[in-house]
Amino acid sequence: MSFQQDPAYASEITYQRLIPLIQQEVTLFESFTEEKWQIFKHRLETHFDRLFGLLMEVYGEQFDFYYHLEQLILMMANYFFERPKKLVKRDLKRETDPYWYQDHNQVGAVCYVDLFAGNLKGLFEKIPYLKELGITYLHLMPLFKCPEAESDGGYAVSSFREVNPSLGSMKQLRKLAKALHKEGISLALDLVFNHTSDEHEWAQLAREGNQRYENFYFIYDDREIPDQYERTLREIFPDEHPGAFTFLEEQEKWVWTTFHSYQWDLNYANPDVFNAMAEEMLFLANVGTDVIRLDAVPFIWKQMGTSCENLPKAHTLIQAFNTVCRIATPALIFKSEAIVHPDDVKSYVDSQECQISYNPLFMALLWNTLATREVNLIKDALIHRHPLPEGCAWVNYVRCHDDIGWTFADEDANRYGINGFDHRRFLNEFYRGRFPGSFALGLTFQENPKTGDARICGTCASLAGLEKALDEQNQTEIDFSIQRILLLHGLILTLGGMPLIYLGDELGLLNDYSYKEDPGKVHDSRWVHRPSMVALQAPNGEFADIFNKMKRLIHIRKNEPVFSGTDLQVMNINNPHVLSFIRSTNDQQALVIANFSEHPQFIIGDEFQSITKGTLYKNLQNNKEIMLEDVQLKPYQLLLLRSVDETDDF
Ligand code: OTU
Repeated sequence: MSFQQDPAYASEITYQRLIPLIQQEVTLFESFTEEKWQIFKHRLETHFDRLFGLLMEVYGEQFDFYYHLEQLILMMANYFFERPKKLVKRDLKRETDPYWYQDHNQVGAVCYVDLFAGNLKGLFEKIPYLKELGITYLHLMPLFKCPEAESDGGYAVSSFREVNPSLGSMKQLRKLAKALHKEGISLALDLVFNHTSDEHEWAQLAREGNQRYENFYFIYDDREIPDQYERTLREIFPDEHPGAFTFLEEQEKWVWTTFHSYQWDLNYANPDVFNAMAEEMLFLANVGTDVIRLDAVPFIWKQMGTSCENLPKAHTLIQAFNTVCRIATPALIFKSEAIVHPDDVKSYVDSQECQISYNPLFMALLWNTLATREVNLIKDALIHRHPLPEGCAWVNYVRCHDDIGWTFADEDANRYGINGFDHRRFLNEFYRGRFPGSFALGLTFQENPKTGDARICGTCASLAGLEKALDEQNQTEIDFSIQRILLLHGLILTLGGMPLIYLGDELGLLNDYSYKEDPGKVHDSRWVHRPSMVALQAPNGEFADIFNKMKRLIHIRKNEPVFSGTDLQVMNINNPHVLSFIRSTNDQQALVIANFSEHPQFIIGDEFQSITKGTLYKNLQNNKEIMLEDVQLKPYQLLLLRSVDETDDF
């Protein structure tokens, strides 16, 4: 029997051969204890076969497959033994409570360290603010060393092991992780694993002609191969450079750069790259990271003649990275960042791949529904596209640091007589404030005249109408915009999964146009929705109102176990402007009813009959008991009801 014919046999033999070797190595570690070895060995034994199979699928044909596998396991052992005691404890705890991210107690927030708090030191001082808001998960945008002039907001990483000196140090980051953990807040960081900056040591060595590191990237002497690839590639940042390759003047060579010219794509067909990135990941795990946001997942595997997006081997690689964590640092989970067709977005979500994922469809459809006042598409998406494999969860957000892309599926829109291309055009016009009657003030991002494609930028408040309403001093519109902000946030807080708030939106911060004066930012309109909060005074007026109501919504979620888990059932209410769904746990049921229109809506009691059968509900917003009869909804009202039980005290 040969290895090739029987992978299970190959895996078993390899495991048997590797174990004594690893054991011999780890006993030399200063941090060696028999107890630790037993933990590692047990996990390796449990997951080795899977890791072997996945890596075999990608690298099995290469002559140095076994060498790289051995190196990888040794490296994993090394990081496991170096893992701080508290984190090893955290691993054991999370192994027994793996679905913590589905809990109603969880509320996420995301920020840039400098824009939110100045630097890491400032962030320590902001912990009380996060606690006041009820945050339990904090995603810090890339805070690593990066090129000074332009760095794509930190997504061009020059070293995964160094914090950008203007923000602080690795030592501070470790301390911060500890401080956050102590306060019940998990830490999420990015692993920008599709590319490095052109200033990363690997890229610099490649530039100097070092063969090993040239093989880390896709570097070609002439246009022959780039031309062949480009025939089937989509342009991602067409404003910045056409196609996917950048010419290196000095070397007279072409390098693959899906995003900006200074972001070089890594070549995962090379097992050396997989091992190197796995090591950076474990390094970040040992800093105290709980969630790795895997940036730009669709792009990590390339194959000539395809779009080089969402290819099967991209999944295999992510699963292999995930298995590395299950063995060495099991507290760590993955969040997928794929802003693509909904089928593809979902394909990354699996307990063995990315346990959680951004929900770009729901995000885009929230804004779509505000613009059209029609719940058809969002309802359809919740019915057909919302369910995830067991143990997984959506990260539901209103907007993030990036643009809003209209990633609904054309085939879904078609079923409602909506033409995807035209509708996206309408949405772009609406959100840049050009469509008659639009309340929004936004900017476009990466408009592509060749395809007519564009995406939208703007803070939640500006897109929801607050900026325009304040400019025009229109009180009715000010009130409406506040209700829109709360409606969207109320929905992400009750939908199930992890809600994620872009810090600043809880205060209704408006667009910040000052980026236009900064030469490093002027070309990237996403900066308009990344306002600085550092010099912010305590909120007053409308802003205080938004803040207080937002806190109240968060409080409701955190108080109500019924918002745990991911169970969701869409109500079939006969009103085109009203979205309603039921969330349930074993013993409770919540009913969420949302009016997406500026006009009052009326729903006759019969509509609820099949579900509610005379159940008594508690209105979670005013703690009053209500019987579901005819319901009158105010403009943009979000009604949160929960079935009454014996613990309720009226
Ligand atoms: C991500 O976004 C980041 O969120 C961006 O801030 C970065 O610029 C980029 O990667 C490069 O690191 O195109 O408009 O399907 O859509 O990865 C944002 C995934 C993006 C891509 C997404 C990318």
